[in-house]
Amino acid sequence: MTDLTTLEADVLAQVAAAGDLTALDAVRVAALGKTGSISGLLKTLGAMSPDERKERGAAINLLRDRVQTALNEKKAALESAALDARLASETLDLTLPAPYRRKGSVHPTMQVMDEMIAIFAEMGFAVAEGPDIEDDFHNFTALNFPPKHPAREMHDTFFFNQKEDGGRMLLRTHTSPVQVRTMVSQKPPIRIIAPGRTYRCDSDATHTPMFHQVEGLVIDKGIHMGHLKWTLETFIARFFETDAVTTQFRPHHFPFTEPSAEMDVQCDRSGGEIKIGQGTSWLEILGCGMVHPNVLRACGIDPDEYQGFAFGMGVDRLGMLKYGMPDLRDMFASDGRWLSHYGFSAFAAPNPASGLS
Ligand code: 2U9
Repeated sequence: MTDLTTLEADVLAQVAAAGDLTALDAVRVAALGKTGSISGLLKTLGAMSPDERKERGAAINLLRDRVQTALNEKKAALESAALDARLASETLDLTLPAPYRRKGSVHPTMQVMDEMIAIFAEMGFAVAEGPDIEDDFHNFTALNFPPKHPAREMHDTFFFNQKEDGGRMLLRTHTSPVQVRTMVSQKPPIRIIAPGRTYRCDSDATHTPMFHQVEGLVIDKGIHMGHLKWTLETFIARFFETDAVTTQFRPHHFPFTEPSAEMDVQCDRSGGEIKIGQGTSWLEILGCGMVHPNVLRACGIDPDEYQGFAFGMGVDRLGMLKYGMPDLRDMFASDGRWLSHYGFSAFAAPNPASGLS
């Protein structure tokens, strides 16, 4: 076995001496590659007697495992040293002024969010906020999601590790928990919008893992679908800056509203860009419905006394439609060219008096 001991000492010394990842890989190939020294030893096993093979095979395999472990550890150490060196050399002086040629601008999502808040504020809605990290009760259970609903699954929701009490926190999948918190802590009448970031495991041209929503909630005595329809049509007309909006409601299903609907607006898609208020096409804009009695009860409100309507819309998606941006993923790529093209002046904050955009 002394040949194995010598070989191991030799290879381990080479691993220790490797100064960078290229040198380390050369050591790996020379020992464990197809024609490497340890691979060569394994090939000699075939010609041995069963007893000899059993003993020698086990020894060579152990040697190979120890060499592989040493290689892995050295690789991790070299990578970490390389990262440390990079971090030490790539410093950024945050006290320096920004380069004058890159003019700052307001991100389209924030512009659209401000536009929406301005319109709803004028209609008498207050802005409510809540945490991005939520618990199961506020994100799902209070909203009438059944225990096995697909939205609760790992592939749709970003969960944190399980806590000692067995519960798991999560990144809110919608801003609805803000309305739950508002209903639990305030007495009706309630008239709020909840703008903010939301998170779902999804990424393609129309979905990003983080996106923005504005949801709305009205709770009072005698609230019905007519109030919902007027509120949303008035909002859409102001948002798209047109007098004529024709809408249609398609029946839909959400656990938290009953009845539920998606609202489309009439539009013209013939000229390449979408024009609202004319044409023969329909564009899906938002989801809405009457708050489900189970949700009212879960939040401590008596459904026989109070009713409510709710709605939700994707801010980034509305921005794409209003300002003609083709791919949602570009919105969060932090590309300066895209931002200077689509960005807004910080001095043109939207308000209903001076116009929105
Ligand atoms: C409570 C009760 C009811 C909020 C609602 C929708 C319909 C909806 C989607 C639009 C596009 C999310 O960004 S999106 O994918 N939302 O369609 N949201 S009703 O209903 C609530 C919320 C809270 C307590």
